[in-house]
Amino acid sequence: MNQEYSLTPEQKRFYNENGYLLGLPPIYTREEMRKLTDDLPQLMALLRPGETPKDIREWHETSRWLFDICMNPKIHDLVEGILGPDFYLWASSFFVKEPHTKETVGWHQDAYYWPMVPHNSVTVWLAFGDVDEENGAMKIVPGSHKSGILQHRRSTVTDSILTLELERGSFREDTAVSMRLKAGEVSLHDDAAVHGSPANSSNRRRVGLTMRYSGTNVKNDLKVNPNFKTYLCRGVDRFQLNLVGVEPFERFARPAFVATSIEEAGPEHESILKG
Ligand SMILES: O=C(O)CCC(=O)C(=O)O
Repeated sequence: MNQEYSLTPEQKRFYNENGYLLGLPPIYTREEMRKLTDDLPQLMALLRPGETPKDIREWHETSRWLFDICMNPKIHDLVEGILGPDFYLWASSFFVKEPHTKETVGWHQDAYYWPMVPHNSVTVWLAFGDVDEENGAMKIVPGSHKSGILQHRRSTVTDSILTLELERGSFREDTAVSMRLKAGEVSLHDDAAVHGSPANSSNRRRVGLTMRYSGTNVKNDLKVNPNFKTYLCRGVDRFQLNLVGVEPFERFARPAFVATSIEEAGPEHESILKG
């Protein structure tokens, strides 16, 4: 355990109270982040015609480059401060917003979409470049993770890349905090925290990588998310509730299957996910 990345009691208290954490020491230096950003086109090159960066889901299962980012011990030190000693990685995806694009991420709670019990998951959002209000930084409503899971609705008039979102008025949007980050920094958020992000109105690209970690006591419903695989990051998996993934060896490779986005489909599409 690197003491610099070991959460203090005050940081843990803040996370428990607010459902997110900012102000953490950078995971990568600017120079390291520049190199990772230079590598990114090699991953993007594996997208098929008609696909977008949004379709890069769970490619840590086949790309060593991505796997190594998700398995960074500095990140695991932070996550251990939230989840305790036994946890696994199960998801990774890119959220890319090109300059002057209108796509948003509608207000939502991750746990609403995920067929996983109990709720004991944390997302690490890694900034590939500087992120602020102008280029569409993620916003989180402090304390919203304590209100339980709220009803999401299919949105009709929206630029959101998600198909289901929370109705305005069902949460305190006015108190939302922007996850402003410098390149190489991360934010952490709880799976029940209400969050979303506005459009990128700047001339700077916004690239974020989300990595999702859960305590080994969390079980995925394979009938809903059949591609679910775990990679133990720390400790021991005493529960053995889920399938275990195989470590990738190729630097850049994509899975043969196209992972179904639970975020896009949502629980009401269970039958589709079940095929
Ligand atoms: O990157 C964004 O704007 C949204 C990310 C998000 O919804 C998530 O990390 O769960």
